[in-house]
Amino acid sequence: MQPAPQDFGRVLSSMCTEPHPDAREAAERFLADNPGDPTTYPAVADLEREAVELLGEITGLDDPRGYVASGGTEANLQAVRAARNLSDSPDPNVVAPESAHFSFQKAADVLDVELRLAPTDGDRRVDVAEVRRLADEDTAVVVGVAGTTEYGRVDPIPALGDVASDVDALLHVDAAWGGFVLPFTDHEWNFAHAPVDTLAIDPHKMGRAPIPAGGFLARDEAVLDALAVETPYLESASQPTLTGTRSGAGVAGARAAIDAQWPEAYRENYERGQANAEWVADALASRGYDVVEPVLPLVAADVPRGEIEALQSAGWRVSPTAAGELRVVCMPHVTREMLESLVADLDAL
Ligand code: 0PR
Repeated sequence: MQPAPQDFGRVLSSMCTEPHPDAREAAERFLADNPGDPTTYPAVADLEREAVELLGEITGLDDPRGYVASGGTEANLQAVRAARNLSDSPDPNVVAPESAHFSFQKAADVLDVELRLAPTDGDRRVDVAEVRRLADEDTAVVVGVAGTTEYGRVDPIPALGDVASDVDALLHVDAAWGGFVLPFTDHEWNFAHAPVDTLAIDPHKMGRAPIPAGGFLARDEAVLDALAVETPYLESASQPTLTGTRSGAGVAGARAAIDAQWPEAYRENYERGQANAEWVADALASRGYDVVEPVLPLVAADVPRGEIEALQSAGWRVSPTAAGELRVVCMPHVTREMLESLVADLDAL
């Protein structure tokens, strides 16, 4: 029997989802193309330019630089790498919220920079006063998260921009998950709202592109230059990406997903996801659980570990937060019926 891929019918804590049909088809067509060698594979290189252009539209940046990365981990690592390479400190550091994704720990380790984590406030957004206290003349980059992994919070990006410019550091925004829903909210999160230098936005999360499709964007060419190495035996002269050979499927899938959905279908995804998140938040609150209210389509609730384990045994793919809460990410595949069935299972426990 053929092994079957995961069915999404009970997947509630993942930040990936079912690809859009157009994206699936485009990915399959470009499986053998390598955007890492744009002169040999010019068609996929054109698609990548279009994808970056579209990502610029979504994030409020005309004439963006960047590329389709393998995911948010690579985009975050590249942001730290560019900042480190551009810094004149002998001992550069990164100041990030404690709510930042664990990819920053990998970046700090690989790049040998110090990672300083600032605590969050009562609403789980980074405390800007703490960021200011941690930042100094050796700070290469200040990080803000627009859509945190655990609670979907949006850090005060413009205020972080002020701190970054005061210490002459770059400002990086991790919108890997939030980037495809935030355009439909009034949060300040992107290049148009603050002096953001680099940004992560992943088509393979809320964008409904097939994996691997991350997005790394930069305001200035200097950032890409700081990442580029010479590639003498390829026809193209240099390469700013972290990986060499890359997925043509990722690039073509990302471009097709965005082309098919931006902006209207993404707006519908956001509205449906947000309504579902608010519905499940109310359902859990009315049953006496402490709920972290959703500011984006992501709910956490203080459901006892034993109940979470019972849901897992019933086939629900739910992973608790570090603090142990049940976490429901209202991705495009998550329907109201799924959530009703989850709540019914909780009631039956
Ligand atoms: N930045 C943020 C804000 C993220 O949430 C994530 C991943 C990353 C960066 C890193 O992105 P990549 O995993 O694409 O490199 N957030 C999810 C997490 O760690 C990733 C995930 C997705 C986990 C699907 C499980 C899953 O089934 O929880």
